[in-house]
Amino acid sequence: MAAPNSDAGEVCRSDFPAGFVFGVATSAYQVEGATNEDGKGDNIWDVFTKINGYIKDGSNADISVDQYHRYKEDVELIAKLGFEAYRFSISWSRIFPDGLGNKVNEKGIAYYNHLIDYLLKNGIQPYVTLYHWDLPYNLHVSEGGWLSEKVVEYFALYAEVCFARFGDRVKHWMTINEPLQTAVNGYSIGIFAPGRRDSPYKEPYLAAHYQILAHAAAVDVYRKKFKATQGGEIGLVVDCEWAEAFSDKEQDKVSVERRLDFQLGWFLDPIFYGDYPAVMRERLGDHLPQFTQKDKELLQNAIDFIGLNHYTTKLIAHSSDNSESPFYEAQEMERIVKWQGGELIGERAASEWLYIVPWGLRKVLNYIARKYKNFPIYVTENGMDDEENESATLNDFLNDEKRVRYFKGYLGAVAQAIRDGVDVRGYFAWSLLDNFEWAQGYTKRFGLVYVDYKNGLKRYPKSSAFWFSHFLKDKSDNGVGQS
Ligand code: PNW
Repeated sequence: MAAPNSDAGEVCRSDFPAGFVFGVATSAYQVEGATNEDGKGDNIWDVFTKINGYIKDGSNADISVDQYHRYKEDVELIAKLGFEAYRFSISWSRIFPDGLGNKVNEKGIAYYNHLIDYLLKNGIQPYVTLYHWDLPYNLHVSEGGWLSEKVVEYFALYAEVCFARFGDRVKHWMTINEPLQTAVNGYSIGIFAPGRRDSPYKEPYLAAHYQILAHAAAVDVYRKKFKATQGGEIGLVVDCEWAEAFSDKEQDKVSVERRLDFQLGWFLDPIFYGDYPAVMRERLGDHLPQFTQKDKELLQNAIDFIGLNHYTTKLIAHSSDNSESPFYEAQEMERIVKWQGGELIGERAASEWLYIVPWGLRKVLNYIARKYKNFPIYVTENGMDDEENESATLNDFLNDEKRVRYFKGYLGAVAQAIRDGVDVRGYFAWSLLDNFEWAQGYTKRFGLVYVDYKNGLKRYPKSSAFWFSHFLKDKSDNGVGQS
């Protein structure tokens, strides 16, 4: 099978409809630093990073790129580059240090108030994620974290405080970032906090279950208490690699469907259709929790938009002996990066999982539109990384032509999906800055802006940042935003 034609021509701003929003994204633990300041409690990553062997370069995010103290500089940078929106996350343990919702930490509230106010002052809309993987550590150890149904209530309590204190200015909320990665990497493979792997057939499905219910509980609070007065919208952020059939064989095509159900259907089907995909029930049996009638009522249509994080595409073939992990075993498929002829599916970025395949984004957007009622979608993350390299010069990093090609290709794919009729409302590049890349520490650089970790964390926009800036400011034949 040949690679689908990906030639989109040169993408420009006028390929996107009026009101389409362009932003950059980060998450609290990855950029803030100040992990021990102003009353913040520990979260599971604060603890996990200190355990030997989990983080590739032995690092942590105690300082990271110090956005906590440099948010003004970063906001000014976003504005200067011409982005209209900033997707960031709130650190739960800054608001409730022990996660239990006993006492609001006012200093944590103050930080996000300052950040939000400064964004708005600079003409940038805040798009706020409530949970990007940094569960309060105490909630994990004392209550069982994502494995306990109590977490649903604690999350709703935390969400309520955020809506009450920030919702006069925040109109776009995202509850949980990539519940799939938390479930699989945190509770099955164990490479992400909290590093659990002893019950890989059971725990990931429990952790997913309570994340889904926590999402629904937060949406319920928003709709009942805040939506009428604040008028915002609230979504869930899922991640999905596109799955392309390795061959025309029926078995491979069926394994593609299964793969997509195990990534997207797992989280979206309960909300749109009231239960997990049938194929998951069939393969996981009792390991997959049941939704009660009350859960189902709460879940029904508990979403205003779908946030999609998308980076790459894999070829999928049927395989009954995938021993990679129990999670993949249940899916009876393997992920392949070369076509049958031996050609790579796309150029590789630094991360071993990240191949550059722009047409995959067009396909996944079309798939979501078809399967989920042509619901509004925001691409909430998309980007690629370079390998940290001590012998490379600053200029080597700043001339990131590969990243420019990546963005041109993927933005072209979004524009095509919009022409196909998909309701895409916005696009966020990952990431504003090089930052703490989870288990990879600082060995991978995803930023549009380079951060010099050795010299005062100075920021240097890369070519891709300038490319974006040019792209965003070019409204020549757009009609949008012209005076
Ligand atoms: C995202 N995959 O996670 C996260 O939301 C970010 O915090 C992170 O920095 C970024 O991707 C880059 O890794 C993903 O393998 C990581 O398909 C890996 C995958 C998907 C999402």
